[in-house]
Amino acid sequence: MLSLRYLSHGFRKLFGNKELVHSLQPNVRTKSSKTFGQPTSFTRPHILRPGELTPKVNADEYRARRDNVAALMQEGDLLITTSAAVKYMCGAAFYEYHQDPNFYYLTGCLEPDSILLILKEKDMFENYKLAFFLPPKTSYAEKWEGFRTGIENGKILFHIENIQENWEAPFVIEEFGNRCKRVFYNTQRGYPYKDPVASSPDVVRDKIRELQEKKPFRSANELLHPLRTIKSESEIACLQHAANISGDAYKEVMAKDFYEENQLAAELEYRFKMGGCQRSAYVPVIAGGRNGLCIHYTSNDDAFQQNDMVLVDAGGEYGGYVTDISRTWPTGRGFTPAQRDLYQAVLNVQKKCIDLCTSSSGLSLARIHYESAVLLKEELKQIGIYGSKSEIEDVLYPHSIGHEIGLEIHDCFSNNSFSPLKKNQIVTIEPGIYVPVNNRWPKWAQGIAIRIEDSILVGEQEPIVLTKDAPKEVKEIQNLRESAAW
Ligand SMILES: [Mn+2]
Repeated sequence: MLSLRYLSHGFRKLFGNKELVHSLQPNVRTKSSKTFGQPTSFTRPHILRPGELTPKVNADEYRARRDNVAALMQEGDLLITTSAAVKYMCGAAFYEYHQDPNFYYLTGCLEPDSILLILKEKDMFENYKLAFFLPPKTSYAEKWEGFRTGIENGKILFHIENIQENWEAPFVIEEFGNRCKRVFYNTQRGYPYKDPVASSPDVVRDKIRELQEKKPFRSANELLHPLRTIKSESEIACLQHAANISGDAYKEVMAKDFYEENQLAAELEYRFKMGGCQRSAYVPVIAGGRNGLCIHYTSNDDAFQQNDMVLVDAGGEYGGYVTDISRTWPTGRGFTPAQRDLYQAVLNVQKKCIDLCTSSSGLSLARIHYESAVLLKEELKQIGIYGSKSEIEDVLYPHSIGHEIGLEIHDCFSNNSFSPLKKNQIVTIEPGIYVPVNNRWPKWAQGIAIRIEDSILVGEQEPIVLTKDAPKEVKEIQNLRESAAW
């Protein structure tokens, strides 16, 4: 169906009359002429509703998160979190910016070069002292680089009173640093652990290095992962939304034929974004045939062969929250008997493991992984593949059953995988099988790679499959493939 958006675009081309176009659109809200360094409900009302600082999350929720992290801190603790660094492809060409998850979780701020400090001082009337720093809002920056939120707009947007320009941050870090006993610092994962400060914004890097010489440093993850692991209602809504959009995209691409892995990758990304996701949550795996034997195959540049299967591991990101889905389906008009038998075996294991994702089961992800290997061994025996426990875990199914998801694809990775699952955690369940081309294994199974992965909301008694819209039953996939079209 032709949407109103395209209709109005057509009118604009025809008449060039903005007022006419607006009068034709029933939902147009008046936009503020103020500028901000990120989408706001004032300037981008098609993205955010009044009160929302980021999609589905209000400024008040961000304030509550800061209160909660301060409550976990001891007297004399200083928490330093900073924006992610802008990363460069080459020369002046930068990669699409992505905010640091811990900083985003506490602020909802999407600008680089921003800093949040929280100092816990017992002898103060307030529970904690907070200082927030944003890049200066200058006409030069706004002309050349993009809009900036700045101090005055920042107070309205973030509901934070103490905001200063970021060049003042070194002085406040010095002052808070002298008063603190230990520092919790937000090292960005992906930077060499040897140099945890390397990823700090230029404006504060030297000062943080100085402080590192004087005070004990610990990871901010120690404070933030225990909070981030339990998702709020609005976070669950974001994760569900990302899952719905991504699940629909899978349904669409399963009903289509592709010549090349890259084309399938492009169509998925297109559907994630057109559905409302900001981006792909990670570089997807689009692995035709034996390419799937490589667990994290991401070159995605091969051509599909007749009667192979394609293993796809891809998901979209919405409001910072990601979804993680893997599906495997035939590139031809349906499963061969060998493909179907192996697929059904993995699917049976996956469904049984999903059923274990409840807080009442008292099971941990590590324990569910153990169960998955036992279940897979049994399923494979039924179809004539006999492997020892170590062959299953080291050769056929060498990765773990899953991980948490949230603001990161491997969310809260510092959590202990042996602790029992808790209500409102979100985990993936993703058993797989990767049969080497090796005569140790039956000829009919060699070279087949399958992974089936859903994003699961842990309930007390019942798990909720967020990614249920992505087809996974044999019959469903068979039907989509039989009716597939170019
Ligand atoms: Mn995964």
